[in-house]
Amino acid sequence: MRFDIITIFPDFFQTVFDFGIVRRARAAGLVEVAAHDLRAWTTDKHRMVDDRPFGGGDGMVLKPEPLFAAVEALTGEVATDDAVAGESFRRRLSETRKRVVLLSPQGRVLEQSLAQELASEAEQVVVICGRYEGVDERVAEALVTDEVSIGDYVLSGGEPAAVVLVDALVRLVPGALGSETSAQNDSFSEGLLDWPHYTRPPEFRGMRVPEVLLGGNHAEIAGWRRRAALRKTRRQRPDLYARAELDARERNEIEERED
Ligand code: 6GU
Repeated sequence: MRFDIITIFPDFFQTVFDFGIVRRARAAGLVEVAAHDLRAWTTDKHRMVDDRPFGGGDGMVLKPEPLFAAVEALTGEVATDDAVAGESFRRRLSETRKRVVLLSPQGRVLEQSLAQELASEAEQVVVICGRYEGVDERVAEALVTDEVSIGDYVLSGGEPAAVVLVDALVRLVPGALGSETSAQNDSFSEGLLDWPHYTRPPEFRGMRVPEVLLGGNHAEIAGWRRRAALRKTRRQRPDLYARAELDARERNEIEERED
């Protein structure tokens, strides 16, 4: 899987992908990540990537020309310049397993299900880092397959979101994690939060590790973990808990306790 990140701050990405799972996946040749300076695709003397908004208002808007040139160069596909903006371009991208993601607060919120879709369907993900002030809308209309936000809060730009997106996708690439099953056990892959974890010592400052985890009864441990995950999800994320598929017995067991 290949990531091409288009940004006005390429230095931001200099070392951020050199750690942990992402570093290992790159070293193993499972993924490639490159950051590209949007300015490289400007043609004017001042290398302008943004301009004032039509209609007035604060802030600058990323211009379409360098973004179109960048995406065309990185995908090897030519975007349409006709009225059916982006239709045949997006079809050709789909046929060649490429996605063009625009990171912006106006996007669809990134969830594990979207990460799974992108990781399983895309061989190349071109990531456009938007600026908070805005990106010319013709980019979203004609160039982008997925407009994505990482949550309902404001970032100054898409760069931190690009790091989040790459990390979330890389760990879903087969072989990127130590054990093949780890990603399936991830928090959210079942729509629930993870269960609590403990390590040595069994007692620390008067706080004891739950007794069941110290014994070797694997069925009992699995049951405890399931219940603990459900209780934690109910308390921290009632929205997820409401969508969880529980049978009546399990629901009773969790909800009869008032914590
Ligand atoms: Cl992708 N970009 C910006 N600028 N702000 C955000 C975001 C993205 N996701 C959440 N907030």
